[in-house]
Amino acid sequence: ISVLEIDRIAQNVVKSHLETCQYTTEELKRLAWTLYSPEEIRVLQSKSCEAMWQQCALQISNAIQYVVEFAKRIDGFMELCQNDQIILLKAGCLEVLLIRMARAFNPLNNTVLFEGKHGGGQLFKALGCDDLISAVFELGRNLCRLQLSDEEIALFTAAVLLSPDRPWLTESKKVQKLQDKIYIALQHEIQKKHSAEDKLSKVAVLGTICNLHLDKLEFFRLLHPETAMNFPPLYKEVFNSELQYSDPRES
Ligand code: 4D8
Repeated sequence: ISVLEIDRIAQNVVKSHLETCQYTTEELKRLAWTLYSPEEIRVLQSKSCEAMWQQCALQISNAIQYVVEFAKRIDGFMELCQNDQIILLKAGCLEVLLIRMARAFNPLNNTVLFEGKHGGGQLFKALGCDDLISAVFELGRNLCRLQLSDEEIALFTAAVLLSPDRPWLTESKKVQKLQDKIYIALQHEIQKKHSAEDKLSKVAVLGTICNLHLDKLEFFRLLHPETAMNFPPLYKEVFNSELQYSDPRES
């Protein structure tokens, strides 16, 4: 594999990321200190658990649509069989979302961008998922400490998306080849700054958080089946535990 090809891959992935990340780094910098007022926080906190879940599910599915668009623009992704495209998106989109969160996280005051303003973990109190929220915020802090550039986030999320070890892939060799090239491009990019192992070790915790989210959802669905039924279609398609054929690219 030539330096030229690595460069072409990096360029495609970075371009796809920048075109699909909804906020520019400049916009996010400006928003980093746009905080919820104590009054607004109180209002969010006093929402019902169902209403807050609904609101979060909506935000997540909105963000997932951008991740789906990102995947589609990565060279080679659309050439995978449809089955594998769906498997990779279903398995990887929340992980990508959580890495993308680094851009929308302010480590100086421990806040995340949610519906246009920054708020701390207490914003999500009504969800009743304190352990999930503190894990997500800890990840936010850890990711921010790495000071990932947009180039690194682009390649990192592409590599996570193109994980050849997702269950039920039919052409995992093809996925492996794509991921290998992206990892080479990522290492190339990282060499300019930090050590590679440091950054890549953060991947392990992603799986834990995603499983915690699924556990919470399953529990919530038992308590409030009507609310869960009315979650956005994309959210349901991606996270439904029922075995079914659905295609998150079409929502
Ligand atoms: O670019 O799309 O605007 C988090 C959600 C980020 C969850 C979103 C969220 C993001 C996880 C809402 C609820 C991360 C950005 C905004 C919405 C990812 C928490 C905060 C996107 C990056 C920041 C900024 C609650 C966007 C973790 C968990 C949800 C449950 C349903 C239990």
